[in-house]
Amino acid sequence: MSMKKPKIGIARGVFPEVLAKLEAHFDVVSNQSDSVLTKAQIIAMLKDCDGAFTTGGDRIDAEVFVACPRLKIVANMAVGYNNFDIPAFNAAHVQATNTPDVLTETTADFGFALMMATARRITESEHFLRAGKWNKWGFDMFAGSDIHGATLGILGMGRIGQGIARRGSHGFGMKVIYHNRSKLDSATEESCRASYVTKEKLLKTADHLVLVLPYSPENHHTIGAAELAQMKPTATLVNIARGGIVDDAALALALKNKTISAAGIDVFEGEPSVHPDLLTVPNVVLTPHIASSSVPTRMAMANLAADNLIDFFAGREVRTPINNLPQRAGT
Ligand code: 8YV
Repeated sequence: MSMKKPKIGIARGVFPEVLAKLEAHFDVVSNQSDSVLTKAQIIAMLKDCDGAFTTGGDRIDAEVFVACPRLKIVANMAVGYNNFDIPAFNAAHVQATNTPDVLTETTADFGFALMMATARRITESEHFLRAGKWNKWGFDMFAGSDIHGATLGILGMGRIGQGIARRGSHGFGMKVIYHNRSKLDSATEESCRASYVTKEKLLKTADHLVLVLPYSPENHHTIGAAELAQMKPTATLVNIARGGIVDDAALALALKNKTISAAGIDVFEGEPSVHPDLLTVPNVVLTPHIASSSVPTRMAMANLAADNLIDFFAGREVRTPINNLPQRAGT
């Protein structure tokens, strides 16, 4: 048996501790300049690699597998994997892994924080203060909407959606309703104190609507002009799911026209570009895709992606597979 270490490519910057751990196991090529690699640059990097460490922005598909025939595993440092063409992974017999669970609570915290910042107009009022415009108290100054006692609607009731539901019902006395591809079992509904409703009822009833569903082409523009028009004019919308689930142009118009009162958006169509109209409406809180970004959680995500690579090449089962393939390490 050859003692040669497997070779892996790391597409983006990563914690030095995690890089050192990977270097102990692998021959590593990495992009620690953290520039965003084009598809051609990713292919050039992975050409003779056995494995890869990617983040949500790196598209991995059949084109990559044809050009990089040694690839056996790609570990995504993200729970979402819409950057992976899974049928192409299966056809090329490449293992795909993601980083579920380790980011659930941190991302739910952020979803809740973004909802609160949106409802209570926190960033809008801070901009006002920083601009030196605060010269007197006002009876309705930045008056927003309440969280406690309000109806929280959740679209996409997976692990993160459930975390947001628990925060709302247990912590803030919110009435929680949700819509999901499938209704949860009653024990889970009970633990979240959440009730299943149709999408239409969700849109019409929620005071605060939070989107936490995975992106797929079928979910493209799940929230567009027609859906926004069904919401209450006092309602807020939060998107921590994926860009493309909301029609950003329609949202900007709805915010401008006060079809809904406010929005909090962490993910964008075509990010890191942001629709210019979203940048000019005041009633939206905008953050740069940071819902999972606490130091411990980003570290846990990076370590889990690294451990998937290490376990795979050691011939062990990967910890968090996306697809189920016969293990091919060492073949
Ligand atoms: C990542 C995310 O930060 O996990 C996900 O699906 O969206 C974020 O936690 C992003 O995808 C970068 O990998």
